[in-house]
Formats: sequence, structure tokens, C-alpha cells
Amino acid sequence: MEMRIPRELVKALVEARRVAVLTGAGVSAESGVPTFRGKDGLWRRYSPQELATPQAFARDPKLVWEWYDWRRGLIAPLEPNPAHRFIARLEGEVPDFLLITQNIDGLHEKAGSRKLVELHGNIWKVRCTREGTVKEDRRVPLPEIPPKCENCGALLRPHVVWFGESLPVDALEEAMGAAEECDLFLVVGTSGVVYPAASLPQVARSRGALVVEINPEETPLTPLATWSLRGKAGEVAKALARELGWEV
Ligand code: BV8
Repeated sequence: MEMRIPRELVKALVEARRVAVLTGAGVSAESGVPTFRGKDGLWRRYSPQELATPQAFARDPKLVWEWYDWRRGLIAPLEPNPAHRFIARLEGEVPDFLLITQNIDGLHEKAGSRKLVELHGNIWKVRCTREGTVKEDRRVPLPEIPPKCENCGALLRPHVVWFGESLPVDALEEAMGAAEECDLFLVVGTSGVVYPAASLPQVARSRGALVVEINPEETPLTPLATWSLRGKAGEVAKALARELGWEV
């Protein structure tokens, strides 16, 4: 399906000096990662709002780790899609850039993004519940569930932000700063429901930035958007890249 891109949007992209991008599960949907709210989404089989919480982990660390081990197994073979690659290319094209992702799948980094904050952590990192040490752990499947710290034997937890937990202060500060300073804010593949991530486009808009939303559906953020492109992230990314003469 040929996506029509407004001429003024292409011009704004070419002229942008400071760009911030916020992504959600929708940017990884075409890579095969289930979204939270989609018809085959994670929220259907499980209730992340119940499982992705410190209370659930305290009550049943084995169940929570089975869910994360299943997701890790699902995500491990998946590749970035044109949307991830477009965002990685955009990073090198503008003087001032920050990608802010709610996703924990690591696909932005796999696509080459480096100026990136992971607001909600990373599924490939584990943290000792006693020592607080963070390590990368890409074993799929995990040899034992729940995994234990090899140093002190305490339970390991996923190094992600659960509901009711505060976001990493430095990541949130960097994200807020980018939202305040940018002249163009792209919002890609998020339902705009989870806070404080969902407040970032509002901050950008209040500071006079142009806001571009890319989403097949309307969201609570749509009214904020200067342009809301009703399409899949990968498709729109290919159409934008064509306009800019980029390969993605
Ligand atoms: C905090 C990591 C406070 C774990 C995640 C009542 C009102 C307002 C707020 C609250 C409230 N009650 C509680 C809160 C706060 C809560 C919150 O916002 N709850 C919501 C549900 C109401 N927030 C928190 O708890 C946060 N912490 O507030 O701390 C605090 C303060 C001081 C001291 C202590 C505490 C922490 C939130 C982080 C939770 N962790 N993930 C894991 O993943 O396992 S959240 C997780 O869900 C994701 O990271 C993401 O943020 C969210 C899912 O949203 P999306 O990414 O947008 O995905 P979704 O499926 O919803 O939508 C997909 C979109 O893509 C759709 O729009 C769809 O149309 C689109 N799409 C589909 N296909 C495509 C596409 N788009 C483009 N292309 C496609 N092909």
C-alpha cells in the first residue's frame, strides 16, 4: 500500500535540527514481537499489569520468570524491521537526536541506534535482587527458573521497570530534556497509555515542537500530532525513506 507523505512533513524532517523519537511495542510488531494491546498481544494470554509488578515477582518469581523466559525465546531470533532502521539512519542525519524507547526487546540497538534511552529497561539484562548488580544474560532458554546470582545465590530479576516502579532517573531526565528541547518529536507505535512515557509528546508539543505520530490506529496522543500517519511503522518508514532517498 503506497503511503502518501505530506510535502510539509518531508520538509520538516529535512530541516529538523533537534529530533526526539518515542517508540512503543508497535515499532517492533512487524519484526514479530507481540504488542501488549494487540489482538494476539501479551495482554491477551497474560495480564502484564498483574505479572509485570514487584508484587507478582515476590509472590511467584517462577511464574514471572517463565513469562520473561518465553518472551526472551520469542524475541531472540527476531530482526529489526525498516522502522528500526529508519530511526537508526535518522540519528546520523540530524545534529541533535535522542531515541526514547519503552521497548525492552533490544531491537533498536540491533538496528544500529546508539543515542538511545531505554525507559523501561532491557529484557537481555538481569539484576541481582540482593547486590543490585546488573549483567547481560542472553541464555535462551534459561538453564534454571528462577535464575540465581552466581555470586551470592540470591534471586535474579529481569532488569526492567515494572508497574509501580520508578523509571531510571537518568534515563527519564535525558528523555524529558530531549522532549523539551526538540523541534521535531516522532511518536511511533505506542498506545500512549503508560506514564510517564506518554507525557513526553505532551511536553514536546507544549514547547512548540512539531509532533508526528505513526500508528495504524488513533491514540490519546493523536490530537497532539501535527501529522498523524495512519499506517504501520515499517510501511511508513519505507515511504519516508523513499522521499528522503534513503535505503532502509
Ligand atoms: C510509575 C516493561 C510511579 C516491563 C512496562 C493510573 C493513571 C495513570 C498512571 C497510572 C495509573 N495507575 C498506575 C499508573 C502508573 C503506571 C501506568 O502508567 N499505568 C497505566 C497502565 C495506566 N506507570 C507505572 O507504573 C510506571 N511507573 O509511574 O512509577 C512511581 C513514582 C514514584 C515512586 C514509585 C513509583 C512504570 C511503567 C513501566 C511499566 N513497564 N514495560 C515489560 O515489558 O515486561 S510498560 C509496557 O507497556 C511497555 O514498556 C509500554 O510502556 C507499555 C505498552 O505500551 P505500548 O508500547 O504503547 O504498546 P501497546 O501494545 O499498548 O500499543 C501498541 C501500539 O502500537 C498500539 O497503539 C497499536 O495501534 C500500535 N501498532 C500495532 N502495530 C503497529 C503499531 N504501530 C506501528 N506499526 C505497527 N505495525
